[in-house]
Amino acid sequence: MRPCWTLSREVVLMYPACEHIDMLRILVVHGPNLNLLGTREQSIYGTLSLEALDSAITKLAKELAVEVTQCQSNSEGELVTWIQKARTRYDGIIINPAAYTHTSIAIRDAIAAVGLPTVEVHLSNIHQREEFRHRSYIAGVALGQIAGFGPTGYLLALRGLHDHLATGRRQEKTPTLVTPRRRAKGTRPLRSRLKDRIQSEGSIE
Ligand code: CA2
Repeated sequence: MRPCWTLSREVVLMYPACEHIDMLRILVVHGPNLNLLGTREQSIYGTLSLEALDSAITKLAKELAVEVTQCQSNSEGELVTWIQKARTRYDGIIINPAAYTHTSIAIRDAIAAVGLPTVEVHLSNIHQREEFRHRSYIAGVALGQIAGFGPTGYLLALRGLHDHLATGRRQEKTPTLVTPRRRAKGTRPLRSRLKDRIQSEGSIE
């Protein structure tokens, strides 16, 4: 994260700010076969299409002033790549890994590697279904899991993740007061050294 520096008399206020500090960005990832939503198995997954589900997510995101991007893939590798890329572009992830929930160590490792708060969502209550759906490789690296609420589960996830991130952001936004250390003999004051760096580099990263 790029810090902005404010120089003032003997104190340096450091804001770990960046361009999107006011707009949280969340990636919504839909796993395999979810593109078929609303067309088959309606007794389990409901009648809403994926497009309609994404619209409902976008509508709530606007109310919460969150930027959302949705994506769907039937390929495990593509899902892993999107999760990896999310590290520098998003603040959090909502994912329904679908059948990969129960098989994919690769998706679990990707989520663990990026370290972004991630909410696992399932339309159905996987714990009430066949034994093989009870195990989730994702749950252990997720912030939380929501299952059994149908499309509403995504909206609950968005509210929960927004709340989690917004609380963190409020803490982050509080400037950290850095008081100058006693200067070693012969060295120039920090303020003067920073000024030099700003002049030569344009900004301080
Ligand atoms: O309940 C969920 O959301 C699931 O993640 C859905 C997966 C299933 O493998 C998980 O165990 C639980 C299946 C997604 C397939 O979605 C379809 C939707 C409509 C028609 C056919 C499949």
